[in-house]
Amino acid sequence: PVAKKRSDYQTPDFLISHVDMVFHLDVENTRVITTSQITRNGQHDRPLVLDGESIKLISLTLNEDPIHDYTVNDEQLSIQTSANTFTLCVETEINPRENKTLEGLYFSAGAYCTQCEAEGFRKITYFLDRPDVLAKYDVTIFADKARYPHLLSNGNQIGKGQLDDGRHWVKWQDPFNKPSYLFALVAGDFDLLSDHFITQSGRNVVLELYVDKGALDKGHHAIASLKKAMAWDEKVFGLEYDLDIYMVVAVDFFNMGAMENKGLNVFNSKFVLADAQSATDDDFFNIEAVIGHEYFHNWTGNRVTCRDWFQLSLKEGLTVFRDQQFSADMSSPVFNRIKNVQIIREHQFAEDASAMAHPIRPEEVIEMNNFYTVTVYDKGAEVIRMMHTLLGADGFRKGIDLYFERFDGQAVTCDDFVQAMQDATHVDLSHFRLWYSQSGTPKVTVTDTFEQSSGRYTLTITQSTPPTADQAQKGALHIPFKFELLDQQGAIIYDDSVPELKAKMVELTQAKHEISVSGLSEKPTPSLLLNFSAPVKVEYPYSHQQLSHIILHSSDEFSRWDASQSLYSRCIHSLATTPDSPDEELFDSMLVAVSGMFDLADSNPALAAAMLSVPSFETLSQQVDEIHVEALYHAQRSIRNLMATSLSEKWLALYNKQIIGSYQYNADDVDKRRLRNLSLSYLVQGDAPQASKLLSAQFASADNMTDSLGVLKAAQYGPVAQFDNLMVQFEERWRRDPLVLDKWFALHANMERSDILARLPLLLSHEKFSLDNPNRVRSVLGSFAFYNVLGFHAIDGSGYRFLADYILKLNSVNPQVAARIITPLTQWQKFDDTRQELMRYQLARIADCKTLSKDLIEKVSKSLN
Ligand code: HT7
Ligand code: ZN
Repeated sequence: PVAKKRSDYQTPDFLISHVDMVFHLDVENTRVITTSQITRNGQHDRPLVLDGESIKLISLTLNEDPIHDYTVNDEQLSIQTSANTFTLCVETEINPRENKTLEGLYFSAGAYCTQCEAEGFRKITYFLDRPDVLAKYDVTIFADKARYPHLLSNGNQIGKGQLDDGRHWVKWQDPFNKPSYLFALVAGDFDLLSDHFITQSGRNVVLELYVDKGALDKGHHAIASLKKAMAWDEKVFGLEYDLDIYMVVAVDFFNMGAMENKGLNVFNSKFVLADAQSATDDDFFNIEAVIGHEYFHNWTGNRVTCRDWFQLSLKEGLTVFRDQQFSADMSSPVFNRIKNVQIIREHQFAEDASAMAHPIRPEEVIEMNNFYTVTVYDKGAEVIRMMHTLLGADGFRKGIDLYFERFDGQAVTCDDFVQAMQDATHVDLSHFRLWYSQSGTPKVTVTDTFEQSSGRYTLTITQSTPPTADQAQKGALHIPFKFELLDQQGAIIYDDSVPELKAKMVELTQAKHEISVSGLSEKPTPSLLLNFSAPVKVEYPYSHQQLSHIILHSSDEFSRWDASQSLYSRCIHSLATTPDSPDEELFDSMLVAVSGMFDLADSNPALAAAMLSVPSFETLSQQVDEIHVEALYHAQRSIRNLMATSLSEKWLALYNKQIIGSYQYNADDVDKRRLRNLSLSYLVQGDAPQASKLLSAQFASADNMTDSLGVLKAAQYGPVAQFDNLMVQFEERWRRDPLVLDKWFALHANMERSDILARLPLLLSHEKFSLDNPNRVRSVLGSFAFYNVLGFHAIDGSGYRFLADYILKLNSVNPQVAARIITPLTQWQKFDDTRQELMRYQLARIADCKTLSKDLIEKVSKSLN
């Protein structure tokens, strides 16, 4: 397959103003009749070339005359015509049951569903399947009424009827222009939860949530979240919903989290269904966040969309930023910020270090589905956040207002967005644009000097970005670098004559910057990259005392947490490199700092819980040049162990202090449960005398999934027999609830045990496991490959081989999911030579497959280069 390049963009040769679609649904032979009003775009005589894949062409007419002058292959239909304006009617046939890729129109769990982003519409009909072709759609759906009482599509319902043969039909009209990737159709037998929302201008919007039969009680949180998101977008961005109805359908078979189709969102049921017994606090949080994300796309994505897929971050980076702001406003800002940053440090930095490195606006793509990445989404959101920082909240809002004023109803580029931000605020963002084209993780190195005699303190800040697999040369970026200086009492040093100090920010634009402050009586402690003001790595030679000082005194809660993580990281890396001569002094100062963190538990429980957690293996891996798997893993365990045993009384007191009534999802109770379950895991790990009893008691009395799962997670650190026993009980109770069973699958797949590779096949042969269902695949294979450090990286290569075997199986079933879970195998660059060779060997084995999908070819070939 050949790569498409961003620089090759050409405007479409033809435009489509209106589309009329008629679907005759049948599980094996669905007929689709698509009638499009088409106009030639500009003066040329090129043919009309339509995209189409895995569909059967039945008939083709132009202005009602059969077309003879056409050619068709596996990917395109080319029609030679001299007409400038015409009606094209295409009839196709598809087999939804056979479609396991979950792209285009598919049939699963008794319902029809579509997924068209990015390029799935071409699996339904021949079309100009590109985001800059915007049209109005009328859609009529025919299907058996008994089996499919609900027939849904985008926009408003404008007609319905009944046929004599038991079938019925419904007609939908979407008044907004949209690209084909936002088209949706759903047909099935669902339970329906209805509600409404009155917009700021007083319009009544009907809200409809469609769920599996019997699951209605689990839909209330999603509906409540939707109403919060609608109100929030009006308040913060002045954006109101535009149709009279907003529908959300929850389905069990889905490749990603959810899809923002105009007026008809389709969701993975994991991000809709929740009640206290079956969903954790994290599930409740994620539902609110994903419901928000898809809703916010109505403006950032649907009303203004992407000109081409290279611009994906235009809608995704911006919408992730918006959902992050929403979540922060709904719960704890610092906890949210920490979560955002953990994603960047654990996954985005790893992507930059791998063969898949790319800028937030990629330059070259073979399979678009491979670019729904942490870089495009989460680093993209960080880039938007930096603009927010540079322009201020008011300036940012002015920029957003201008963006919609200029581009509503259009398909535009990232440059158009930045230009609107610049024009609205008169802040020069020309240098800033480099963030869109440059890949990689910038490193900001800070050193300082202090002259006792003059009291002059100088910070020297340099930036550089190491070369990445896709790009050798890097330039200096425009980085908003927030910082503050703390004196020895912990007070912030203010000096109005130093503008950077006043602004608490220096805008780095060159390779090197210097900032000086005079008249200080002692050397201050710099607290750097406050609130993670840019997606960079920072290096400064902190002493342990300075880190403890920041933990106690920084005015920025995020930085207090960050300093705690630096202190743990330092202990872990020190132990990993010199396990035989542990740095007792370092560990003691860490334990003193940790001891102090317990005092925060009452006043700021969210921050306390985050500070008392040590960095993940993935975060630690990004702090070293070479990953020594066993050494790093065991050092992390040992430091946790040290915290567990040295502070066991504090953990027990913290556990006992969290008094919570019957389950409610609210910020206070969430924090308490988090602290309690964290304490429990330390108590088990430290082998506290009460640990086993606490596990059993909490498991027996838990009225909610957070506490039940908290027990199972903690029990992983204790005796295997107790863990196994609890897992058996859990499976017995939950085997009929697939979303809960996924948690059980994931726990098994993550277990640290020497026979893990013998146990995984048992999981895969479990009666509830199916390779056809992405949630099941992610919970077993994804959890194992991404998070079972010792199992996946087993030195005999068995973990890698196991994953490769299943990727080869998934290749023909669902290439999109296969290409996602191969990621850990492609990130071999930082491992030791033996592991590198073993990982590459499996990649080569996959590459040898004669029928490999484009998705896998792109990732495997890049990783083997
Ligand atoms: N815009 C959507 C991206 C997407 C997707 C969703 C579901 C299944 C397959 C998909 N491919 C691309 C999701 C979002 O960012 O909101
Ligand atoms: Zn999105």
